[in-house]
Amino acid sequence: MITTRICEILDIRYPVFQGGMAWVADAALAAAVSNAGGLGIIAGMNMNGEQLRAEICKLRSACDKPFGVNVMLMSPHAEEVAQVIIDEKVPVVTTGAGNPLTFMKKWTEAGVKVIPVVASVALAQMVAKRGATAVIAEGGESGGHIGEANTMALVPQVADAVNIPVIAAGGIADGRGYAAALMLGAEGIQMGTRFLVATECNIHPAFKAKVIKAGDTATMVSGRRLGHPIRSLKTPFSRRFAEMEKDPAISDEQLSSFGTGALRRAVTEGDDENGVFMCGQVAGLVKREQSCREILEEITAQAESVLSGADKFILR
Ligand code: TUI
Repeated sequence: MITTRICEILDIRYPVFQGGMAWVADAALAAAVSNAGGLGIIAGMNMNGEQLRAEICKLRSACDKPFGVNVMLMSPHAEEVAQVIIDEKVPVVTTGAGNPLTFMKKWTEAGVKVIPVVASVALAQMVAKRGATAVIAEGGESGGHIGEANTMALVPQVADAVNIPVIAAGGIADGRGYAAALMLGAEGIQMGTRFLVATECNIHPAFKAKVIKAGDTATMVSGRRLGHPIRSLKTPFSRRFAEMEKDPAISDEQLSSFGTGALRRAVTEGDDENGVFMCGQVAGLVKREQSCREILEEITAQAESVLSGADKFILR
């Protein structure tokens, strides 16, 4: 059994979060993870306030365990979604793709535990000072929108800089990554890509098949020109996007409108000519569809096994 401060603070069995993946992380996936003892997280990104309220209601009808909602701070609905989180007394909020300070006071005063995704030491320190319960230090191995630093470098630096628990994210899909994250000073992990292929994850079967087939070099980063680099599977669409990005004859507006709706098309239609399949570098480690419970049990057993065996490296 692996347990850390975050298990006690959030009242969860495993210190394992499921990433709040836009268009992917719905009530069914979050309920399955929370029911299995992790922290399930609903993505607030692709919803307005009313849609989020309905999703929270659906989760509560399937699960009475703690759960979270992710607020993607670049979303046009961020303000509305932030208020629904308070009205619905959501236990935990995670934030991504920006600085959550504008919302932190009202969330913490309402008793919501705030756990921002940070891509730098500076933001980790800032949110810790403003009452964050923990931080998720997410490295550039992750799928979707990424920062500059990678997990191996970022996690120990954030762990040294704050006293609140650090959750490691980016590049973790099995018990070895889980154990390594704990050794870097993290007190929990967040996984996205591994949960993409969970039985309870309702993405298009072609998306799951692509993740399962993917190898170590299957992902690429595009979108730097628009100020939000995105890691996704190499597909005809993502290669075309990257080419357009290099072409000075194409305006930022044209590029941006080419990308609009592409994540939804990947998730709901599995269409690799027109969709962007956001996915982490660990896709090559993800080999089969399993239930969320099996995933949590398997990574825990593997982490315990490698941690117990670590003594073999020490000459006494
Ligand atoms: O947010 C994510 N991953 C995402 S969001 C997303 S939806 C999207 N769609 C189109 C374009 C852009 C996004 C897909 N994947 N992960 C959390 C994350 N947050 N990664 C990096 C950051 C981050 C970066 C900079 C957090 C804070 C930050 O600080 C900025 C500041 O102002 O200090």
